[in-house]
Amino acid sequence: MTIAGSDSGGAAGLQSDLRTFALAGVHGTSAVTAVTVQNSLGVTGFHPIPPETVAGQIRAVVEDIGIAAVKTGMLATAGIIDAIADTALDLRIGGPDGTPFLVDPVCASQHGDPLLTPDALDTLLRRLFPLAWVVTPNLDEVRLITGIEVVDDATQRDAARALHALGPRWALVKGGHLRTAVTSTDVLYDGTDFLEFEARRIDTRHDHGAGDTLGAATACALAHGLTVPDAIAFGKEWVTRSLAAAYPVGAGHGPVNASWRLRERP
Ligand code: PXL
Repeated sequence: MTIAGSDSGGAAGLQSDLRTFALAGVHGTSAVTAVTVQNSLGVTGFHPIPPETVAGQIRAVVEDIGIAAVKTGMLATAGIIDAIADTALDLRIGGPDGTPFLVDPVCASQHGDPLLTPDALDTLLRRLFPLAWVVTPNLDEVRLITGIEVVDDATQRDAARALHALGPRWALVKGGHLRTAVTSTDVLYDGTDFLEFEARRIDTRHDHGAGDTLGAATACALAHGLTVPDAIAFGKEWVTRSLAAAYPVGAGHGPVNASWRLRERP
């Protein structure tokens, strides 16, 4: 299941998650949190869904279909986050013995348009991070959450430590936005060991939905019972190939493209 916002431009958010789920052979379900007004040039507004309707979608799916893993993306408001946390606790989503739970702390679009109200980040950290199996911020989100400016390997590890201290079992610091690096290296920390996931850097302006796609593919692997490190390795390969296959749509940033999977098997 993805708990996420709709992107009318079809690049990011739940449209992107459901594409990856289908291409990875997983039946995708969704709890919509917000409807964004968006194209390849940016997000001009969003309409949040009432918290009880978000919780109702999760409950309806669990009661009938069941869920093997959950991923969150854009959560929009503190009220929605509280409703998701209450529902997760009730339905045993996340936590050591619960359903695998990936929390992508989406704060803004790549153009800097807000996707979370300013007061909601604190609620997200306080209520969802302690339930998360893994959190997957990019470097902008890392700065907002920890105050750490990642510029090299040492600061990337400092950030992973600071994120892990907020309660998730694993913290992944995605290095894709570190433009000075020759590779794209993500650092995963479980409180003891650091693991690095390195991929070639794909130079494309068509990278909309990259973070969502990494998280969605990782969630598919978690749904199949892989460990968090193995699931991240799968997600990293998936998003790298999807960046290499990205295409232009509209005048701005085109979407990453997971349809390479129709021809190849990771
Ligand atoms: O990529 C993060 C993201 C998530 N969800 C929605 C988005 C975006 C970025 O634009 O629009 C709905």
